[in-house]
Amino acid sequence: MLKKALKVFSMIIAAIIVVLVFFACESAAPSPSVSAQQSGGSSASLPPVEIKQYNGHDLSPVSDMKDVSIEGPQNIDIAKYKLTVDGLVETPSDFTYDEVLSLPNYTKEVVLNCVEGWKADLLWQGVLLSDLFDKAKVKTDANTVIFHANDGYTTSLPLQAILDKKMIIAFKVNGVVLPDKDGYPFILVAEDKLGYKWCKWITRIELSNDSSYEGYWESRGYSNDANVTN
Ligand SMILES: Nc1nc2c(c(=O)[nH]1)N[C@H]1C(S)=C(S)[C@@H](COP(=O)(O)O)O[C@H]1N2
Ligand SMILES: [Mo]
Repeated sequence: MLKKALKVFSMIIAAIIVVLVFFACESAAPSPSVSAQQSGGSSASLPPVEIKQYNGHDLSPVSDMKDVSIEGPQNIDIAKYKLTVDGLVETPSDFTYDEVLSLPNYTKEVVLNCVEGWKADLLWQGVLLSDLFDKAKVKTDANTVIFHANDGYTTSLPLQAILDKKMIIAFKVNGVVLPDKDGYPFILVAEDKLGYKWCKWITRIELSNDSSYEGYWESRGYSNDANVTN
């Protein structure tokens, strides 16, 4: 009798252990991070984790980017968002966020230098402007690219500088989706150019032949070349 009760008891304990182990494994299984492709089925997103080192040295934290924008952080409704590429192109085009992200993407470490005296060494992930230009078929007389933003900000760069430097518009910084304050959905990674060329919250990329175009800060006295000199 006692033996039988002990047997039943130990079977119950064993069953409880099996159930506990099962749930422990379930919760320990890696869930896809926010950047992972959805592979069907349910998935939970983990809080974003910043990449802190690259090529053996420290990156700046994303929080080192001081928001110095003219109207403060923008909050873009991605369901309604369109990135327009127009002006001197054969095929003026609107891209959704997902259409832009479906282009080949590239990672680059580039330092952002603001004229106010701070800088941040960050890892950017984005798409090549030249891939967007190829889709819209840039006309041969275009020599300038004007970036327009959701807050009314504009800035421009020579088309050739963008092509030579293989510039990207980034949707991630240090491995995390670009925060609202830093330009979500896209910031221009204006390599070797001062911070005011790094257009955030880009809504429109206009191909132009106006090489003397002056954007928001440029028309208020800042150099149109904006080369970083250090
Ligand atoms: N749309 C928009 N982009 C902008 C600005 C702005 O006011 N509006 N400020 C520029 C300046 S002066 C700098 S230094 C960088 C700062 O970027 P951060 O806020 O991500 O650090 O954004 C640039 N891009
Ligand atoms: Mo700046």
